[in-house]
Amino acid sequence: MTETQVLNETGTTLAFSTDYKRIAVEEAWAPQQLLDVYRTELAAGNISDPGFNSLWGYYLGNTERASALSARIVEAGPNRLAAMDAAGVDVQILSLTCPGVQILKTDIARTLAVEANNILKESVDAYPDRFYGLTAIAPQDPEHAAQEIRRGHDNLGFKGVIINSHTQGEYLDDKKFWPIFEAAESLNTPIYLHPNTPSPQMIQPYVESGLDGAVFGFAAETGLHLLRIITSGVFDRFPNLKIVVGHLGEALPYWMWRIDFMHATSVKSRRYEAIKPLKMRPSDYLKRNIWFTTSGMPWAPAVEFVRDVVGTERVMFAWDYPYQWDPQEVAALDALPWSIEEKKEFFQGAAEQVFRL
Ligand code: 1DF
Ligand code: MN
Repeated sequence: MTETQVLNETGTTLAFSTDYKRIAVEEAWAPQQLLDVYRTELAAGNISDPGFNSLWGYYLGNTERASALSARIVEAGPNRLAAMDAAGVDVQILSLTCPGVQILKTDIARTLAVEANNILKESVDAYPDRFYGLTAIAPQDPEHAAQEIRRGHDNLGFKGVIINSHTQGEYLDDKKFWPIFEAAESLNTPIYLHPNTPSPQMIQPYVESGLDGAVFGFAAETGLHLLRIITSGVFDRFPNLKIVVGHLGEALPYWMWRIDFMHATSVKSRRYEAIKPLKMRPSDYLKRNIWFTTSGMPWAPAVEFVRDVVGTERVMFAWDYPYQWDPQEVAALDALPWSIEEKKEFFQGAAEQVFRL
């Protein structure tokens, strides 16, 4: 194994293998314009979603973490590259941070999604060997979203689509959103289903206990969203659709045996109008249509479990900069007891394959 030594911000020397590239695939970014709109809308009390008020009320506040975060998230240049260098991250796939434009009124959401994509392209073009981009969309207007997916893929060179879970309490299994799936499938470009705070319909018990954020609420929301996409039959209609999900699958791999069992029970009993027969078991879609990233979960037992149950070829590295980025975490994953080939697949090959880099 060949190594390069890096002295990081904390003065620790870390050693990184140079036998493979480390590509981080869930890396947040936002144009300053979007944060300005968030600030104005929050101050005016225009957005009723409690999750948005909790999340961005905090990150646009005056605490040390909030100021550091909002400074880092709008930057896709030297500072970000320095943080990547110090941690041994070679490449970031940048995506519009949660909840993107999905919280805004449809007309401004469309405009800002297009603007964000144009701005992101400038950063990607400035550092083509360090950054890739995902296309931001306004699912509020599914036809416009489909058109923007095509523009992002064909004209901007982006490698997939970012959707930050629910859009104002609506989920993508609703057929009105399916033009989005149709566009992504026909271009063979993946959708990254990123977390959002729980939808307004389910957030109360989370927010009153302070558990609405990345600690658990994100996973409850996003795991539910992914499961709804599976059980509604999206993948029977779009068998080649690829969805990438963070946080090691938002707990679904751990649940999948019981989900299969209980889904079959529900189909048989005809207990629910919404639960219809599928061509395959829910777990089969997890192993055919879904790719899994380690954002926020650089924890060896969980990583090993997910690799074991869904297959090593669909589990890949993500760093979650600038929310949960720790240089030591990257080094810890680098030190896992896998062969060089396995590490190359995890840090580089799986991402190259699913995002077609
Ligand atoms: C947080 C975490 C925020 C993640 C995020 O976007 C985010 C956080 C607003 O810790 O507040 O993407 N994350 O993916 O874990
Ligand atoms: Mn994230």
